[in-house]
Amino acid sequence: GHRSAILWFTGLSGSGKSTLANAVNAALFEQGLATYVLDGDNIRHSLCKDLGFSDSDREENIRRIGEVAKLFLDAGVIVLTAFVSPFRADRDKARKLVDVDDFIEIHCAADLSICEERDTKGLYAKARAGEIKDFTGISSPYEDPASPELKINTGEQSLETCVEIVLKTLLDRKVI
Ligand code: GGZ
Repeated sequence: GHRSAILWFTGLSGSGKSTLANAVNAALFEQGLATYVLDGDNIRHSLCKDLGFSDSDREENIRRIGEVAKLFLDAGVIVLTAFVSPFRADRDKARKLVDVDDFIEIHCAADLSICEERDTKGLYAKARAGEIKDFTGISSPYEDPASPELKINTGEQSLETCVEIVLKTLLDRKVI
């Protein structure tokens, strides 16, 4: 059968969350499923544009995203969220908003050294230079998920492989 679910991607900046979420989204869309990606582009620039990157602003960011994801779930959509979401307590609060089966936490577990080496946006260099404060992994913590439904080494596996792993989990959990 088909059912809605929240696919909650979490991981460091540059770990490939958005890339993976968008690739999974495209695969699901091809199967004719109703899907939507929430990411910095459509949330931090609109609903959350009043928020920065202090601990409390991140908490509020994730709280709002959790509530929005729940609305999509209620509407029957498979919603994919791609945010650093560094704090375990904040992710767990989002999880608790919905039924246990409906929340699939996907840890994009690329090593910090790989994310920093890639530094596609130059943000790690700026964070090291002190030009960006409270940067996750450098000057602000990332708390690894204790028991995510899925942990993928997005630093070492190909995008294609990562997509297959996610799709297999969705099949196993009877989402698709
Ligand atoms: C972490 C930051 C920061 C700081 C700007 N710390 O690689 P990106 O650019 O596209 O992903 C990062 C994004 C993180 O926003 P989120 O809404 O996902 O964060 S959270 O879940 O913690 O609320 C990065 C950029 O914004 N960015 N400053 N200080 N990432």
